[in-house]
Amino acid sequence: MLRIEQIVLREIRLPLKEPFRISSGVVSERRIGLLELTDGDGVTGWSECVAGEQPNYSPETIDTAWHAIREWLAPRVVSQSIEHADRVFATLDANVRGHNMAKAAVEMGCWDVAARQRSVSLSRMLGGTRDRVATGISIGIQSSPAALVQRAKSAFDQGYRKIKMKIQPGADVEYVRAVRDALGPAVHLMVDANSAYTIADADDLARLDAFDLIMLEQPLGRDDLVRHAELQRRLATPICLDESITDVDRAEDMIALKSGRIINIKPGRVGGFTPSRAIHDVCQRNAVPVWCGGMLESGIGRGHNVALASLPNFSLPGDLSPSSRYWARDIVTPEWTMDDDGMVHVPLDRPGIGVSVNMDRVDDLTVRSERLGRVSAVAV
Ligand code: OSB
Ligand code: MG
Repeated sequence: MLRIEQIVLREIRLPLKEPFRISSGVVSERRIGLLELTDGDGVTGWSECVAGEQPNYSPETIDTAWHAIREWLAPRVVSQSIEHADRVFATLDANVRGHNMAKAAVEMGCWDVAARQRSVSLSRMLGGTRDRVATGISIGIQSSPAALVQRAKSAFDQGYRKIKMKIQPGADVEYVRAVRDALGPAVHLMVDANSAYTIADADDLARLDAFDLIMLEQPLGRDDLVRHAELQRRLATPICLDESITDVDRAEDMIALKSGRIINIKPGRVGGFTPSRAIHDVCQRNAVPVWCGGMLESGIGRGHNVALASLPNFSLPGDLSPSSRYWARDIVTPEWTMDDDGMVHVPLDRPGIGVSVNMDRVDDLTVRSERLGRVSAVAV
């Protein structure tokens, strides 16, 4: 039985080591929503809201998520008895449309509490089967092919098992060609357009087929499964959908319509672990590989992603880079690291997400906070 008595909502500001540019915008400093959830026995779990500052990836932002959590979502969980963490998504989703990142933050925090109540790792709680997960890097749009080659080479030398390059019209074919020529045929390369193209660009996108990419992520609009299917018929490169897959129905639609052959699962985008597992299972039954995407998470969200990526059908390297790729200093101990084989270790011997939150650092970085639930239940 899960009964959360209090949620403390915080916003921290965490500067990225370098700006991250995608086709729809650039971010230099992350505004991250953190949730600290406590049950009646004082067991505390953590989660992170991955919504951005601007609505350029999804309609949600940190500010809409804050509102949704405070007004509509937290009240459905705080001081309510819920049978199991796998029921939280349904509780949050009933008659609340959208706001998946806000739902996910609450839902994933409940899973962390539930795992800690049982003293098991979040990975095992979710049904994970791996003790290490393969790591990829996502490289933002660079100013020139030469600059991208330099980044990609350095990533390859560090051991990343997949190199993803952000593209947009004007920064695509020649950039990818330069990297393929510099790194050779064996390196796993892929590109992500974040919806920067239209079906009218199909011939241009087909030129990417020459570079043996493992996939082309989200070339077209997020609601556009029909045109993705047409594009996939015209490409040899597998299409992977990210923004388009907002729930399990959308995953089934992708498979039925042949709009893509791979899915990037981001638990924040789909409302949490329960929908993530449902999408994972549908894909597994249909022999569609999945991998765990990233949203430039702090060490808290990374812990959730690593646990999810330990499930069996996460057969491709995720966007799960070590802490040092993003931050001068992370907010968790130990920080997330990658071994020489490009693997992140799943902390199976520690409860929940498996890292502890550096409270002094979080307090220093906090710009606003709000306590939801019974003030008297637990001291903070
Ligand atoms: O499309 O996968 C994306 C970051 C912000 C918004 C969208 C995306 C990304 C990434 C980052 O690619 C991956 C990471 O967290 O390392
Ligand atoms: Mg993407």
